[in-house]
Amino acid sequence: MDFERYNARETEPKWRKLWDESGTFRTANEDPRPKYYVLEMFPYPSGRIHMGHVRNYTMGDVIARYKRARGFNVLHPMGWDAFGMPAENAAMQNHSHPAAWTYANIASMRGQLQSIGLSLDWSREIATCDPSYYKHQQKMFLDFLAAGLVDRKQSKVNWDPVDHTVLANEQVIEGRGWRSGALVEQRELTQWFLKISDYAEDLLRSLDDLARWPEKVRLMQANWIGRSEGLLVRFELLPTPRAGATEVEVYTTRPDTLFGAKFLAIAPDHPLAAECAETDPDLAAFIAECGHRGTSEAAVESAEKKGYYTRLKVRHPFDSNWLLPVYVANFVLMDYGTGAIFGCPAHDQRDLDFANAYGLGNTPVVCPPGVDPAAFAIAEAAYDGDGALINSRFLDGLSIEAAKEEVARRLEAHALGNRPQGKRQVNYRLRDWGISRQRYWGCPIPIIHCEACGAVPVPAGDLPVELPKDVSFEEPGNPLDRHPTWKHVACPNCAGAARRETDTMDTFVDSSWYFARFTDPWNAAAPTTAALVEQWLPVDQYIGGIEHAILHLLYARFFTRAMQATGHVGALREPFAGLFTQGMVVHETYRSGAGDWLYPADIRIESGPSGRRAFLLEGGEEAAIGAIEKMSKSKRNTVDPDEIIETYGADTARWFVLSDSPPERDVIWTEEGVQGAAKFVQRLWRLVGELVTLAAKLDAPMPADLSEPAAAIRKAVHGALIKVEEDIERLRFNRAIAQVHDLANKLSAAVGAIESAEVEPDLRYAFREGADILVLLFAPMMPHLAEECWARLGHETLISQAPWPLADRALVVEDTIALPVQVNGKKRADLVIARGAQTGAIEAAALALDAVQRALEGRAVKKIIIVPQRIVNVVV
Ligand code: ANZ
Ligand code: ZN
Repeated sequence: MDFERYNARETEPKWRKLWDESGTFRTANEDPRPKYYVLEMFPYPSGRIHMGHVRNYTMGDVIARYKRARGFNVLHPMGWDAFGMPAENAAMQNHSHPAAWTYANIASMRGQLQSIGLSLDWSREIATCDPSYYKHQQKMFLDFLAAGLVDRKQSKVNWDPVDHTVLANEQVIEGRGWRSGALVEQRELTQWFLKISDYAEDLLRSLDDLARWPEKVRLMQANWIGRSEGLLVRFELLPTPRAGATEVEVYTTRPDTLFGAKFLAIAPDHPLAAECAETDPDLAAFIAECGHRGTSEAAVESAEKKGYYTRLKVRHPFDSNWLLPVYVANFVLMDYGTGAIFGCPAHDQRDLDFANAYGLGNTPVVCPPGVDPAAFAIAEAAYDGDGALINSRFLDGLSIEAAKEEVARRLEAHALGNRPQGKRQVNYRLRDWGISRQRYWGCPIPIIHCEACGAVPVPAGDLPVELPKDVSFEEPGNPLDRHPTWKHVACPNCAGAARRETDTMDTFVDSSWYFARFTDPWNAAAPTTAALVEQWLPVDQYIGGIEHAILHLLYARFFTRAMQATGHVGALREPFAGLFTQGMVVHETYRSGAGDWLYPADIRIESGPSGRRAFLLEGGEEAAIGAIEKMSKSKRNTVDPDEIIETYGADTARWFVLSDSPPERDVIWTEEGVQGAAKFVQRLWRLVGELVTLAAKLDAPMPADLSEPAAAIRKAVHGALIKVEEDIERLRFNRAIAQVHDLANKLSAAVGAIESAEVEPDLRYAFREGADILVLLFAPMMPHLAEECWARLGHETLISQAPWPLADRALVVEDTIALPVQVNGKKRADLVIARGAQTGAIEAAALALDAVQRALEGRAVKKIIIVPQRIVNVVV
């Protein structure tokens, strides 16, 4: 027997080379077999892959290999989400060019991904920073523009007054620019928007059709779209010399609480606020102060509630003697609803915090069920639950729903000026998608600005608008803007002097259609070939991190609709039929006595009676073991995939990241765990070696009669096959792995039970079949080892191209038995029943069969004869 060790380091590259040279994973669009499209979210080329990538891409690879074996024409491509800020930051630091940095990273990461043994069709590789990709994106932008799906409007940006640059929300830290530390200002810039809000209702409703998406993600998207039904209410302003306006319109989803109103509040950038500020320098200062914070919603939410009393008052819609003060408040957003609210402190926490700060009091108007209205009071916590209306005149006693309806009905019927005072309205939180970025490393927006003609699309024949290569990052701001020549062009319309748009597109645009481009990346004339998009899409299984649950997936869903409207995707509506969000790879953290984070690679773990202790490899100093956390550079609790693959081989890494926990949960990376996986690789290799010596020849037929041990082996093998199939279909990779362990144990035991050198043909057959199936079962997870074992078993084809074995299900249901049932000697039915069933149970079950009842024709049963394990005869 051949007990030499399996050498992953030598074996793995050999098979990868063979796969590569023989084009094993190349996918032909013309292939007539049914399609299966499996896609993992493509990586940002940051420089190196991390264990999270290994886990994500291994999951996709298992599915791809399994589906290929099941006879599908599998599309499993890879590319690079290659535009973005880190490249510019690196360029600033290293005085290099973002393109050089990005392409170097792509080259090294491609090598890393290849070393994992992923069954990818590399001939379809795309990089979004490549003009051959973004050219088409520019074309689609122009198509969207022509179709009315693009808007140009003013929008706020975070402006760093020291660096003279626009900041992304993530670059605003506690109201200050991340590099300059300067107080951020909000500036209005004219920017490009994609009209995703046109599709708000469709994007929301269609979530119901995404049956193979996690419920959680659908919910997150629904919340993000944020549909609400409410009422627009116009409040009459008391005449004052301070303002020309005569009314303020608010949007409310709680018109039932109108009798609990204590104030009105308008956004700092509401026109009425500006009007008042003209004669009120303190208000002007307050408004300016509100501008010193990020534009992000989080920034708004977390800020302390502050307001400024304008000295304006409005009349309550149901009581002209009831006046409410009007505040400018920092928690009211201009771009939602009408930019103005009425505040009901008793039933809204923000309103309550505000009212408590400014001494405005509160009146509860909804009383919880079972609570005495007289005793119900609100102090620090607003009540937003269900109940009946109180303190609300004609609404008293109504439910919230009924009260909302009543208020809407009355205000719609009541006129203020010559219009109804109230109007029902559906609102969405979803805003149009601002795609303008004042950065270099992105897809240029293909527009030319002309004094005479306005914003003129770049003619399609002039695409791509390529980024200039000679740029410097020595100064802050957008290098496209500073470039001496790039932006100066002739107007395509009037040939007059004009200038290019210097903004580039948000990188989320790049990732909103790459999955469609993969279906025909060779098309130089158009972004897609619609027929091929229809052939391949939707993606059958999309896999990625939960962090993309909202933006990326929503943008991609919108983009698909916009591409449909402009003829780029045929009839496709939803891009991803199945979605899976995988858990993270986490690791213990270690700290030195001085408090510095330490790499796991520099640590030795000792397990003793007092538990696990960590020591520095060098010097032996004891290190503190800290919490298990997501692998991150900042805490140094990372393991380098390259090192793991170098030490143990890719198969071990693949096996381990899939093995210990369900794929949607985090997996804890431990040295012990990896070693366990590595040991199992050797075990499989030894077992296959033993099976080779016992197994029948490749094409030996199955003997007619099988002995008990041979039958038992077959049962175990087919049982495992059926379970692994189910587990992979349901993405329960950890359970599939447990099945392989189990089968390996059973086969080892069967091998161990062999006593004489003379092995009967039926056992030889069972070992042959068992060995082949065992290897086929772990092939999706450990493809290199599987190829080597497959060859060792005498196969001359690649296991990567071998069909999935056909399970013999009859072997597995052997706990039940089929008994023919006769009535007066004539067979009427088969009874499937537990093999060990008692006489009484068999009699009752036989009589209960429809066919038997029919044959009895109502006659009384005289007796029932049962020949055990053979036949049942009912005599009448
Ligand atoms: C009165 C009221 C009473 C409200 C109450 C809530 C609770 P959704 O569901 O997200 O649509 N609102 C409206 N426009 C706003 C803006 N521009 N900035 C900040 N807040 C705004 O939320 C609608 C509710 O959010 C509205 O209903 C309004 O406050 C507030 F017990 O009106 B409500
Ligand atoms: Zn012009």
